[in-house]
Amino acid sequence: MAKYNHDAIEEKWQQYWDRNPINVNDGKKEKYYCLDMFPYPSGSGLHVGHWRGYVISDAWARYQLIRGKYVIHPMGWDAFGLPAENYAIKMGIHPAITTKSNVDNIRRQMKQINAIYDWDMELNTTDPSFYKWTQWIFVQMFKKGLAYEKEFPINWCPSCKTGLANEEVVDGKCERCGTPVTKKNLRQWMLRITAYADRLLDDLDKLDWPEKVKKMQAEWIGRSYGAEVDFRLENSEKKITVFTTRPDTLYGATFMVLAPEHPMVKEITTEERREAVECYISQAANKSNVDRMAVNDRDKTGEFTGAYAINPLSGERTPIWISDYVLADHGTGAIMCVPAHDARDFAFAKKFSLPIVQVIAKDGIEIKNMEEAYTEAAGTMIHSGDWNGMESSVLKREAPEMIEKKGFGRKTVSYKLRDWVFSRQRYWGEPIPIVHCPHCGNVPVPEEELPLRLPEVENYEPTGTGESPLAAMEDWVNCSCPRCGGAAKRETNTMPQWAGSSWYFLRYVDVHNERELVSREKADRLLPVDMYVGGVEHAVLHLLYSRFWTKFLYDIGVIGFEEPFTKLFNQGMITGKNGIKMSKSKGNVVSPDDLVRDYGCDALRLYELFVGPPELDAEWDDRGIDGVSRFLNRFYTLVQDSIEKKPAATKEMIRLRHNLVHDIEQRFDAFSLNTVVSGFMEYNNAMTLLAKKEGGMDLETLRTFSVLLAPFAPHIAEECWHELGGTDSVFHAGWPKYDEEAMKADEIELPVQLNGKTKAVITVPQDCPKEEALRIAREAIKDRLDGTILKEIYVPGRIVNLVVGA
Ligand code: ANZ
Ligand code: ZN
Repeated sequence: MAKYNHDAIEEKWQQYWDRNPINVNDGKKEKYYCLDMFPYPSGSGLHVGHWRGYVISDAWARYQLIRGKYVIHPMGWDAFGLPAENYAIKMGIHPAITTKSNVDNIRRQMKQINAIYDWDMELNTTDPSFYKWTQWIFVQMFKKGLAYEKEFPINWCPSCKTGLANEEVVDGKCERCGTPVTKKNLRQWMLRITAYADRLLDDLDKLDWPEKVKKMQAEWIGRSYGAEVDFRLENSEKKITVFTTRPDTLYGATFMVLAPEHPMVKEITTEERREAVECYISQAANKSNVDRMAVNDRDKTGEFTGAYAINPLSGERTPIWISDYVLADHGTGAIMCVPAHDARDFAFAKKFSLPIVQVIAKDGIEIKNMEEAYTEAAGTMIHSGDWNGMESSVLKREAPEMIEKKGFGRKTVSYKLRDWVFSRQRYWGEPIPIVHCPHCGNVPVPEEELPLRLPEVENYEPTGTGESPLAAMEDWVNCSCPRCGGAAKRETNTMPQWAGSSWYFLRYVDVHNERELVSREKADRLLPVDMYVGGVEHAVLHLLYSRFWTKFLYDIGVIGFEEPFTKLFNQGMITGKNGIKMSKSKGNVVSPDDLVRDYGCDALRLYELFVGPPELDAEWDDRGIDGVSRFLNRFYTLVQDSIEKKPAATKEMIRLRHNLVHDIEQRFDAFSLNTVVSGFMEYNNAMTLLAKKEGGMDLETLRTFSVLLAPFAPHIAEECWHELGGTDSVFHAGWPKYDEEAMKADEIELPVQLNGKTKAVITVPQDCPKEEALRIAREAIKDRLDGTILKEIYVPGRIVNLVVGA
């Protein structure tokens, strides 16, 4: 009898599928778009952790295929960005060359997964035919006023010599290289994502996404309702406006703090305080926002300006300080400080011995010596003039309006979300298609001249002055103005790596279209993405940016939907031993190449899913693959064996078949892919036992098993399907149906008890009527009965209990 030879089988069916494509769009089938987050083509290639996500999405895609859908399952390359450029700087090799060889290597590795990727749809963000449209979208945003220039202090990585978005700064350090981030005043291109804040927040409700991810997005957008309150300066008509989310605490505002960068600071600072204040301002410039905002920092710093403002409600004099815990670009850059009810204000007041006035009494109790701020809006107002006795939570809601009526402020909505810093002072990115003309100002490159190609340079090194290496290319920089024809200069900043990934999913379905980003007809028919699979590290930025661009393209009529990803699945990470992240530097990277060679693609696919619940991290252990490999061998052998013996299907076999379909389908639909694999193993064991009893397993059940197995281990499934008599591909077999009735065992065993002790076991039909069950039970124990039956209890399907007395 033939033994399972994965090499021969996998080779054979790959060739078959090449000749007979299984996923064809006949225009009649319903579409299903299953997308992987596309990879950055790094030089180190794929490891078994990358495989996991791709196998998860491929199993899901193939499931939809068997269910009769046309599946869109593309792959591409997110290939602009710093690593290729840093490599170019080190080795002097053009990033386009390293990118190409990396892509070739990863594509080769990816083909070993044998996913049903449609390689005709392959795309690469560094291709001029692709980034033409990235630039086109930018131009449309510029025309709508959503892309604009602004000079302001940005996060600056002194080592990468480039500006960073807030989101690229982690714990005050550059996300890529770990260098502490500083501030630098630079002219930047910005995208007005804040104009979409409400829609980005409100539409989260429509999405079938993990709650955790939706919550992270909501927090990032951070909408809060509050008030702006005007504080008049003492002895002046001028006002300083503060932003607060807690206007209910206004009577407790005992001092004010301005951001060191606040424009009024210089003006209000008194002569005696000037030197100290100016010194402080220059120090603050070097700290990151994250450090500045830290709540628990006991060493709060600050300086008194010497000036006072008047609390508009209490009329009290409130000293005005500056401190770096107030950020210049949030709210109004000035706050009223309520030390009794805000932790940072409390720390500041303690440090500088400023007064603390409690205005909210929890359970009506006033605290003698406060040891920490009471930050909840729950309790009764005290020391608050005509607000005394009100409930703080009610007042919090109503105060903005009351303040507006009294004429010293207005209600506000504010967001944590900032506009998106969209320029980078680097080489390896999409050139921003703008011309600076001394007469016309900023003029977009005409659409018919796109793509604006990234020119070759001699030197990739960032200049360090805040200009991109493109600035040194005079031929390229000097141009004529598209509007007036006069001498003008090109923008030399490039786009961030996020640009291409913010819309690539729209392009796959019409990747060769030279006239449009995507034809409206194809967009309507094939988009949006039904299932998006990728790592949780993209839970905020990539997904938020993609949603923003999708909404914009909807607004200008390019597409007819507002949300790009209907369903989202975040797979967990595969780690090395002890949960350590796989990385080249730690030497714990497991490459799939050897495993595929030794065990075959099917075994590795199954093992990737078997290692644990797909949403959780899992530790890799090579040895585990033996178990799944043994299962494949046994299944294959069972099939060979049964084909020889061709036993008739028994009731038990049919029952097993329906239970099998039911269990696998339920687990699959719940995305519990690891238990699908263990289900295969359990049912295979059960089949093997039955086969021993009956001299083989019936072929219909084995065919069904092959179909269910196909999304996971496509080659062996196709092989067995054909050996069992299938003619067309197993992927055209249709997903098997189960019958609830057929799942039930038709005879069941019932224990019979006498006074609560089991004395016999009887076999009765599944839905045995009461009288019949009792009759059989009495019959079974008649020899052991010493007394009269007083009571008969029958719990259908469970038990018969006879109560006997003398
Ligand atoms: C008075 C107050 C009393 C506050 C209280 C809080 C608690 P979010 O939701 O983050 O916007 N704040 C306002 N502008 C700030 C800035 N530029 N830098 C640092 N902090 C700033 O938080 C709004 C609250 O953060 C505001 O409400 C303000 O402090 C502070 F018991 O005002 B609050
Ligand atoms: Zn001009």
